[in-house]
Amino acid sequence: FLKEATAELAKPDVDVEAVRVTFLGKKGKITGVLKSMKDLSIDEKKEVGQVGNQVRTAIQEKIEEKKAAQAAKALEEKLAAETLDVTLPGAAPKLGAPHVLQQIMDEIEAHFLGLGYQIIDDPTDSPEVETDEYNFERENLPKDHPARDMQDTFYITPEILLRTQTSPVQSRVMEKHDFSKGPLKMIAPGKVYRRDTDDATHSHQFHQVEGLVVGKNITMADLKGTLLSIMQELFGEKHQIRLRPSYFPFTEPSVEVDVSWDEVTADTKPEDIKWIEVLGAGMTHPNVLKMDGIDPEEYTAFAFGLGPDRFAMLKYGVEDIRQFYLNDSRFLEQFNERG
Ligand code: FA5
Repeated sequence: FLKEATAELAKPDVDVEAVRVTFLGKKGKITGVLKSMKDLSIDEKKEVGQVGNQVRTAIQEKIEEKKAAQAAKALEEKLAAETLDVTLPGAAPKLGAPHVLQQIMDEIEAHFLGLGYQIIDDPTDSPEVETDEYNFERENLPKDHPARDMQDTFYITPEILLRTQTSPVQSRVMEKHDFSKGPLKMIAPGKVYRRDTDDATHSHQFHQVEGLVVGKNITMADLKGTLLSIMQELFGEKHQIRLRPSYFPFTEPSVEVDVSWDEVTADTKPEDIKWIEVLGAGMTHPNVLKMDGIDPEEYTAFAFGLGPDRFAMLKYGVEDIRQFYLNDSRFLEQFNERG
């Protein structure tokens, strides 16, 4: 039996438990021999009992050995399967990235920070839910002013609305500014809302970056130089701008600003330049300064309102503004510098 069991246990994939049952189980071969002893003489019992027990112990040992060997082998196989090759290139996790409109706003902010402007984006100075007073009246747009129709408004109550422009931030900052500490130079980036019907170039919610400089002897030339610098930052060094007369109630004179679509060199003929309208601007109306407690005889100011959504359309050739708001990752990933 010992030989038989040893031979069984030597098989590589042997079921150790089955071997145990065959030889040592209740109905097993050794158990059978030991059970049958009752019919033997005392001497025979002694001998068979001794041998039987020795064989049983020997088989038990073999079984334990085999079990241990099998367990060790299984562990080894498991470890081999789980080996980690630290030299393999990793799978890069998918990272989020700033939205293309945020990227443009960040570029604009970085540029104006470099020119010494403060950035006003705290909701107390730049709230999206505004009062009629700041959004319109303080911008020289009294209640019955026809120019209110230029911006169709989402009213919450007759006095409270979703701001239609970032211009109200001007008044919120001007009325607090301490001019004994120097001129005011600020930009205010943020969201604005209008009851425009959404189409390829209009969204009911879009972005603006307001700019305002108030100081002594601020002139239209300062405005033009400032706007040229931001346009060249966004579109390239060789692009030119052009100011066209326009109308805003809060600036006088008011201008609309065009940027050249192509680079302009010394050889470019003026009639060949293709101009694209990008923003509104002007010299701040004396009424606006007065309402904010500033003497227009002592201080002058310029202001501008940029539309980053339209900039992004021009810069990247996006034909439909609604693309920016659909959150289709295939569209947005094109602007992700990390690819
Ligand atoms: C204004 O909102 C003035 N507050 C700008 C200003 C500020 C003028 C300071 C003078 C001094 P306007 O309504 O033109 O102006 O809007 C400014 C820019 O916002 C536009 O040039 C355009 O780029 C963008 N814009 C206007 N309406 C929409 C719209 N529905 N969807 C996307 N962009 C728009």
